[in-house]
Amino acid sequence: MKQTWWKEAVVYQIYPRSFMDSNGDGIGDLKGITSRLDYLKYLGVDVIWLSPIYKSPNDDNGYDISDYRDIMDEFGTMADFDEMLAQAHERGIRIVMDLVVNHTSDEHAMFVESRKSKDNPYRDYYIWREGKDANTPPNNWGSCFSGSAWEYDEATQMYYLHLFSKKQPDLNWDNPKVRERVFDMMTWWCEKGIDGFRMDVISMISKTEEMPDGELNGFYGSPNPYCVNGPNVHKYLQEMNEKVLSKYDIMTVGETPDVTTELAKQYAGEDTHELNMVFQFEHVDVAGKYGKWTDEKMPLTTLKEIMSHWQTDLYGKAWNSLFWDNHDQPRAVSRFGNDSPEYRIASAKMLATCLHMLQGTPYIYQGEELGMTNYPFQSPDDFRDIESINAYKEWCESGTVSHDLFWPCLLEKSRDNARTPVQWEDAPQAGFTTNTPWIAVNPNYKEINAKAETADPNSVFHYYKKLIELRKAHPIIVYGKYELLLKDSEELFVYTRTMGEEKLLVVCSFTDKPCSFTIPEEFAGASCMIANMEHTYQGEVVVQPYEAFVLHKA
Ligand code: TEU
Ligand code: CA
Repeated sequence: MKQTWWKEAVVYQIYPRSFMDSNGDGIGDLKGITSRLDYLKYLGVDVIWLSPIYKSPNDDNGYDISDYRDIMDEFGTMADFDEMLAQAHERGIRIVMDLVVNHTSDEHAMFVESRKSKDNPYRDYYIWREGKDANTPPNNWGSCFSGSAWEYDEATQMYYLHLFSKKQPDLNWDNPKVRERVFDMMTWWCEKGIDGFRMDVISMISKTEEMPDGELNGFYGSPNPYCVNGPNVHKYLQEMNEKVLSKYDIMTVGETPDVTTELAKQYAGEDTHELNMVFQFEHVDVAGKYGKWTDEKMPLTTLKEIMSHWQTDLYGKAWNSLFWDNHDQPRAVSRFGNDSPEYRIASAKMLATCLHMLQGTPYIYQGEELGMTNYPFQSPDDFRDIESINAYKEWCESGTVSHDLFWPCLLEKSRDNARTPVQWEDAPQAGFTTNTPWIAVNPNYKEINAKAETADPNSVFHYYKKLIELRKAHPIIVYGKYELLLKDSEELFVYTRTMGEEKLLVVCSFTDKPCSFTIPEEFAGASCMIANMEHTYQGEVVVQPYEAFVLHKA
C-alpha cells in the first residue's frame, strides 16, 4: 500500500455560514475563519474542507454557484480568501475546496444564455428535453429537494433537468466544452495554491442517453441508475485527472452517493488515476418511511457489517473517508451516541475512538470536536434548509402524512441540525456573532462551547486532539489491517488492527447498559493507548455504558 500524506491526514470540515461571523451581520465569513485558524492548529488537523464560498444566490447555501471565480458577497472578498489561504499555509494547514460541478446556479451566465433559445451556443451546456406534453415532464424523476427533477421553461417550451433544486440545473458533461470550462476553472484555483477538491455528487455527472421513468420512491421515480455512476463518469474523471489533478500535489475526495465497494476501487483505486478517496453514505443512508425521512436507528450489527465491508474490501486497493456526520447529516452524538446530559461526553468520545481507529481519512465536522448536538426545533418556521422546508410541504402540507408522524423524522434528520452556529463561548449567541444569527444558536451553548472545552483537559475537544496526535505517532492506525470481532453483538463494536507483530484492540460500547467482555489472550499485558474512562484491562471485564478503550500490543 502506498504511503501518502492524505492517507495520514485528518480533515476538518468548515461550513462557513455557521463557523464564525467577523463583521456582525449574523453570517459566518472568511475573516471569521482566519480568526479561528489558531484554534484548528491547536486541535491538530491537517486539512480544511471548505464548503462552497463562491458567488451564489444561496438557494442551497452556496451549492448553487453563479460565478466559480468570485467570492460570495456575505463571505467577503478574494483578498480575504487569499489572506485566509496564506494564514492557513503558515500554520501548516491545507485547504481543500468544495467543487460543485454537477450543476450550477440558474443565475450562472452559462445558464442565463442556455435558456434563451434552442440555438444559443450555450444550449448544450445543460440538459434540455421535450416534455410528454405541455403539462407533463419528460419522465417521472423526482428531485432530491422534492418535486419533479424537470422544470418547464417558458421561453423555449422545453424542460431542463435539475437533480437538486430548480435553481440548480444539471450541467451536460457529455459536452466537451463543459468539461473544458470546468477543468480550466479547477486549474485556475490550483494555480492560486489551494490544496485539493472535495467533489460534490461527482458520481452523478454522467447521465444515460435514454431517460426512462424510474422506480417509484415516494411521490416520484428515482433517477438512479440513469444519473448515478453513469456510463462515462470514469472516463471524465480520468480526463480530469490527466488534464488537472495529476499536475499538482493535491488531495481529491469524491462525494459519491450510491457507490459500492466495487465501484470505489475504480473511483479511488491505488492505480486508477481518478480520485484519491471516496466519501460514501452506506452507513448513514437508512431507507426511510417517507423517502429519506425516518426516525429509525440502524441496528449496531448492520452498522458494523457496513463499516467492516468497506474496511476489508478496500484494503490495499482503494481509499475511503471516515465520518459520522457533515453539513447534510444530523449531529453524530445525537444520532449514533446519546446526547442526554449523562452520556453525551462519554458517547461523543466513544464515537470518535471508533471512527479514528479505522482505516481511511477521518473527517471532523465543525462542532463535532465539542460534542455539539442536534437542535430542539419547535416549529417548521425554525428551518432554513431548502430540503427540510420542501419536504415538510411535500409530505405534511399536502396532507399525505400528519404533522405528528412526520415531525420526529424531521427532528432526527434535518440538515439544519448540523448547521446551527459553532458554539465558541458562554456569551450571547455563543460568541458566533454580535448580531442575530441567520439560524438559531443551540441553547445548550452555555455548557457546550470551545472556550470551556479547550480549558478542560477531560473535554471532548482534548480527546479529539489526542486521537489526532496518536494517528501521527502510530502508522498502524493508518495502515494496519482491520478485523471485526463479536460480529453479532448489538452492544459492542470491537475490532483489531494488525501491522506485522504490532496489534491494536478497539472496544466501543454503543449502549447505556454495562456489558461483559473478555479481553483476548493475545492482548494480555497490552498497554492502553487511549480510553474515555478509568479501567483495568485483564481477563473478563465489565464495559461501562459508552465506554471506549484501545489496547496496544507492540
Ligand atoms: O449532497 C448530495 C447528496 O449526497 C445528497 O443526497 C445530500 O445528502 C442531500 O443532503 C440529501 O439529503 C451535496 C451537498 O453536500 C449538499 O449540501 C447539496 O445540497 C447537494 O450536494 C447539492 O449540491
Ligand atoms: Ca459576517
